[in-house]
Amino acid sequence: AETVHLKDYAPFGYLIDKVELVFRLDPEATRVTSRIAFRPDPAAKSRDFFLHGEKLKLIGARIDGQKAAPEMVKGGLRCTVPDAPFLWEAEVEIAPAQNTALDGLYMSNGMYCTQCEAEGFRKITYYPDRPDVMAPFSVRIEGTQPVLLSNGNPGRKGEGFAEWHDPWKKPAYLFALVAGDLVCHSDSFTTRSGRRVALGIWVRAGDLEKCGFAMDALKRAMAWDERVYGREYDLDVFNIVAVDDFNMGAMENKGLNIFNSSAVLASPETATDANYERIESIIAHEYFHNWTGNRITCRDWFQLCLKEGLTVFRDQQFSADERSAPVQRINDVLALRGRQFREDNGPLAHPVRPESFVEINNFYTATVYEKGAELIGMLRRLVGEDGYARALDLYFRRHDGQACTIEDWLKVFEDACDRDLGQFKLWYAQAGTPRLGVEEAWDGSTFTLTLTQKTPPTPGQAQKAPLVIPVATGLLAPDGSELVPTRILEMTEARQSFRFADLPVRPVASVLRGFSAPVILERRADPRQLRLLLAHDTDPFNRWEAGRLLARNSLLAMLRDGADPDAGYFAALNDLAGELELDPAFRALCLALPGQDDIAQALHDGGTVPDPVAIYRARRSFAEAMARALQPRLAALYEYSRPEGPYSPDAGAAGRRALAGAALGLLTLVDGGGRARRQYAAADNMTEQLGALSALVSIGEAEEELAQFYAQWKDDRLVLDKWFGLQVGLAGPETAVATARTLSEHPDFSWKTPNRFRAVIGGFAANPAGFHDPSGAGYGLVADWLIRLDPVNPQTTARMSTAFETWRRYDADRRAQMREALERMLATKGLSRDTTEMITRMLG
Ligand code: BAL
Ligand code: ZN
Repeated sequence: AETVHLKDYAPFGYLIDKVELVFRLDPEATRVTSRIAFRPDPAAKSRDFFLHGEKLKLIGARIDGQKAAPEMVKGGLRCTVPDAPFLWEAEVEIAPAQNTALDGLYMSNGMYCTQCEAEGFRKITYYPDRPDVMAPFSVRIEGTQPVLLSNGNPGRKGEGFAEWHDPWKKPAYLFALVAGDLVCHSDSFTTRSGRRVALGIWVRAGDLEKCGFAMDALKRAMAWDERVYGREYDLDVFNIVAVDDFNMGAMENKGLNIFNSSAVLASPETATDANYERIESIIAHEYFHNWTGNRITCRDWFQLCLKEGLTVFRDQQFSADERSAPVQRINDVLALRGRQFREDNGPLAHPVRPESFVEINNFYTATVYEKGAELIGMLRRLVGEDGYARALDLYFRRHDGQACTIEDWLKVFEDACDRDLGQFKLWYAQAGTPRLGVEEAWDGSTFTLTLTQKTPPTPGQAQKAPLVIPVATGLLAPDGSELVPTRILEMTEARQSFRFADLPVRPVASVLRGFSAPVILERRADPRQLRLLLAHDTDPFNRWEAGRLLARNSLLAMLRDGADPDAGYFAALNDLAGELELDPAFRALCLALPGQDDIAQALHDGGTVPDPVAIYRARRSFAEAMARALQPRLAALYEYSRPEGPYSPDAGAAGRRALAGAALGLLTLVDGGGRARRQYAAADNMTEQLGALSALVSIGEAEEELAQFYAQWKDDRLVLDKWFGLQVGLAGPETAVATARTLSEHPDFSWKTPNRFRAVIGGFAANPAGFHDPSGAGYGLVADWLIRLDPVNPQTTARMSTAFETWRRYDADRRAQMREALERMLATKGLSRDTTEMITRMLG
């Protein structure tokens, strides 16, 4: 397969004034006719008229009404065209019912839908399928379905047809079409300039009652983008469609977002607080793309972080404003460390702006998205809130309607803030997670912090240059009062000292407050200082972080030296958990243990080979010790935190349930499961039902409840995903492989549906104690299923193959077994380009 390089970018030779598409829908033989008005681009050198096209049957093509004779080439066609404006017309036939890859035009439960990002439009018709070719689209859909939708504003509509016109020029990846028997949850939003926008969420009839929250989130997102970024919506309608078969969370097609139903549908009985939160953030994310992604798009796919990093940053800001900012920050960092650090410290490490790819779908990664968002956060910290606002205003003014690069993005900051960002740009080019070292010195009145930075080598990048790192730092006095409030130490060199003079006492430093840069802080932790920070830091992130470090260090000591769990930590945590004025959601986060993979990575970083089964056991005995040490506190939290009255998904109520749930999870480890069983029986919402069930599954005492749950929910696919996922995800080392095997033979394991496959196979692969079973059976099971899924759905297969990305961390036996599984997959005849690229890089 061919590698595409950023350095080879060249603009297309033609501009498009207008695209007209007609779809005659048929599951096996949909006809698509296109009329495209091209003209030579005076600014471009190339006159290579190459149109992408894959899996298309060309019926005929004409240029200015004359039959054309295109040359069919790999990946598309070429044609001789006039050196003047011309009309290209083509008719193709496609078979949506045969499209199991869910890329292009496909069918889900009898409904037609599309996914065109990144390169799916070329499976719909011949077209310059690249984001820098933008055009206004008019679409006519002919079909018997009651609902026919496309991008833009509605046009004429009649028996068996509907027309749509999108006045905003867009790249083909934002094209969308939906046709099906759908019902609409309608509402409206009036923009700040007084335009009324019709809002619609389109779902299957049985799901109509589950759209209210998504609609509410949409309206809040629209208002927020006006208020915070000055961005108004720009069409008469905004539609969202829920589909069950979808490779991603959702897609920001212009005026017609298509969503995985798991990211839209919610009711108190079927969705957890975490589901509500995810829906709110994805709805906002896709909506925010209307400006950051659609009005201003990417020049090429190497610039993916231009829209994704920024839009993730914006959705995180939104969630922080709508909910609790500290809790949001902690959750964002947990996700970053869990997925992006893992990626950045393994064979799949790549820069936020990659320089080459084989299959672009493999680069919708945590690095592009989550680290991309961290870079925006750092920029904002470096230039300040006002500078950031000026830069963004300039970005929208200067680049509206364009397809842009990271250079364009940084230039608006340089121009608006009068600052050279040459060194900052390295963050986009250099892969790997920097290690930040901290040395402290005290001379009786001056405290000196010496910071060092070092980024380990990553594939293809042996040498790393120093980065600009904003290190937010504050100083506490030994009595816990704040001596020096947060200031940004701007690090630009490999080693740099920062002085704090005229201090009355030797301070305790709170470094990297708010997690001000995506780095790994390497600092010898003095437990007394950490306990002080846990009790008193004014920065909530670092307060939480201090507790996390104490827990982690104690777990590492248990694993490395057979130490007992840290009783001092439990005492400090007990005090914090009882601080009534402290946000319950924050306290719930403080009660959570570091994840198994987190501990494996920490052991590996410290030069110890991790044993996932030992980690599982140590973590369990740590949790049991914690439950015993905090028992009275936990019992009180469980009793008194739960909100009264009917279920509401708001952040306050969710936080109280989270705290009660954390207490229940711990108490269940030592109380025989009585509380959880009672909660399960009484629960009137999914958060509490599933929380109780999880607690019981964790102690292996859930047989009856699992059967009851299945009987209650077997007809609700989203809830059934939870039933599957919970069992494979929480099973202990003795039962995990057998559980996964049994469930993968369950009649409801409809493995071609990505959500179900992710729940069962993905859920199991994310259970380290099962996946890393010493027999190698866990690796074998996942590899077998990936081999089976690959020809059906390469994108989902390739993504899930990352379960193996940490293979080099483990002992010789496990390494050999994982390598064997990877090689077996790679040797599969006809393995997709997607999965081949991923495995090749992992073995690399
Ligand atoms: N653009 C792909 C889905 C998303 O990031 O919103
Ligand atoms: Zn996005």
